[in-house]
Amino acid sequence: MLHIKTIEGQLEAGGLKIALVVTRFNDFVVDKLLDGAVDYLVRHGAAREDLEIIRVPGAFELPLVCQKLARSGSYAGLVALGAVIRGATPHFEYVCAEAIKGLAQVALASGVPVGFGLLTTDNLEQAVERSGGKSGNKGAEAAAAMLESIRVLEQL
Ligand code: INI
Repeated sequence: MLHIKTIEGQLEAGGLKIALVVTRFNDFVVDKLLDGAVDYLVRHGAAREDLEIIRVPGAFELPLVCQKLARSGSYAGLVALGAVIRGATPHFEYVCAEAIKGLAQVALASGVPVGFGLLTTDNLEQAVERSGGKSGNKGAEAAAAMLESIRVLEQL
């Protein structure tokens, strides 16, 4: 807006060390999220040697592992990638809630941006749509949000 100081993050990933924390659960979908996130970061200037992939069993494990990575001080940002599909589990709500709450806590407590790339869908079809299908790639979107957050925080 005219005459109002505005702070915006540039989508430039050069020089940033980034950890991508990725579930093995539903890997046929999650690997597509990973492809989208890596592709986005590299196309925005990240060096492949500055990216690290850490595999965890499932969505429930994402917060604890992200917490250790965030506390290490070694990463400018993290991208958490996974998929919880309702049809596959009676405890869908619990797994989603703990993962979402935990990842938010990690970001707030550490000050390290965590891109939220955890799909929570009713069925497999919706998960496929969001991992490179007609609804885009939520892994790339999570990487973009993390990158923008890093660059905004640098200016505050
Ligand atoms: N983990 C997922 O990442 N996605 C799922 O859909 C899922 N389901 O369906 O249960 C899931 N469960 C495993 C959970 O995240 C833990 O890995 C497991 O309970 C061991 O702690």
